[in-house]
Amino acid sequence: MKPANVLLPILISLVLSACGGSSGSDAEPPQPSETNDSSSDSTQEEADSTASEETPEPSEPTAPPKPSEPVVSFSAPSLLSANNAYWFSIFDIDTDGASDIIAPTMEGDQWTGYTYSVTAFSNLDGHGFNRATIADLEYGASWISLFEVPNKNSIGFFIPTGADCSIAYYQSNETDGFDGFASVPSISCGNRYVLGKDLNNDQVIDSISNAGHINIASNDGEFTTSHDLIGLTSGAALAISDLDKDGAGDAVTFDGDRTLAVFMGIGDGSFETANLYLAPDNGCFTSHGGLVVLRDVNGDENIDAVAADSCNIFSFLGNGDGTFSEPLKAISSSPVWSDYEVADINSDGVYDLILAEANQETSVTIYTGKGDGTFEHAAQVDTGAPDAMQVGAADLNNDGLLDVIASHGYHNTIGIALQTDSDSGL
Ligand SMILES: [Ca+2]
Ligand SMILES: [Ca+2]
Ligand SMILES: [Ca+2]
Ligand SMILES: [Ca+2]
Repeated sequence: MKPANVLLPILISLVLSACGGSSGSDAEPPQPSETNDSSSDSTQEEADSTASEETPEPSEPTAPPKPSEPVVSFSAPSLLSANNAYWFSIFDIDTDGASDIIAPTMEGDQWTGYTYSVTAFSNLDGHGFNRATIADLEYGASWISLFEVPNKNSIGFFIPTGADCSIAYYQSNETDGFDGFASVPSISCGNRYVLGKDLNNDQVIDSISNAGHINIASNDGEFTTSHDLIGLTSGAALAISDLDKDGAGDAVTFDGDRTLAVFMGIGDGSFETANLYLAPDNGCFTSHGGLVVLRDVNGDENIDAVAADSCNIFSFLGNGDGTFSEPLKAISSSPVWSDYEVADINSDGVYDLILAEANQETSVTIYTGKGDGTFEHAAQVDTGAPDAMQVGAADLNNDGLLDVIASHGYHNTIGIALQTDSDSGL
């Protein structure tokens, strides 16, 4: 034991001098005394800590705001005629590899009455669109989202019917049309976002709505109300993604009261009681609901939530386990948005924000993502009309660049702005 005790200080000094030698530059002679090294290190640390103590609020140097230079550019808009088309879905409805635009439309007036239908604008590979009515609806639709029906070579969508608060399920038939396929019960009204997802992994599409009702479907098209979202206050908007990567979709709602509610999916169609996150009250004048989009905006492979109350957009960064950090203000301004999409519009690998504002002449704005959950103003996009209600992004002409689509329901048109390659000046 004693020899070891005697050897220990020598061993330590050998190790220390070896470390000192390896950290020094090769050209310099090794510093003989580790004592000098350590004292200079501690001096440096003291100097650092003294410096930070002397400046009580070492706020990061705020760079002066850069002038906003457009990093993306778009061609003059082309317009699709679509009566009262406020909402649309982008979906390859004819499975030819090109994205099509599908919108609920409304014809007529208050004297003759209204007829409601779903209109498809089939993309002719970037050379215009074919317009066709694909479904007749009993009631107007406030939203539409299409999905593939597993194992049936078919496409479906849900429409809240309005009258008895039930939800109609339409499925495509063999002749490119859609027929009413099933009626989905709903406990209360207020369904707007009705998503079709296979929630219990039996290869049959189930429905989940922002009113909090989950209807599990059997293979023969029978829907039963089997679960509710517990802890939902008022779900103004709903989105689903697998936040904790366990294979079960998780549901997120955000409402005009700035509450992000996170429901972790069990995998059998039911969800855990909500975890709630509150965004700060930044003083919206009015409340017109909320919106939530789930994307990985900071590139850490964890899904984040970009959520908005009436005049603020927040990024809640996800931790990958279903929890979220405190919200950041996603953009510095406080827009009166009507919709937004989060997509990588400038192809730099970072998600960007495409914002639609009502009551604006040129109403679509691109904010490029900075990779930390915040976005900065980059360009206005002319989609051919004011008052954009919904925006979307898809590569419509198959050139690798995302294009912008905006519905202008008050102006009976859907505007398309193709992105141009700003480098080549085309
Ligand atoms: Ca999950
Ligand atoms: Ca993330
Ligand atoms: Ca981007
Ligand atoms: Ca394109």
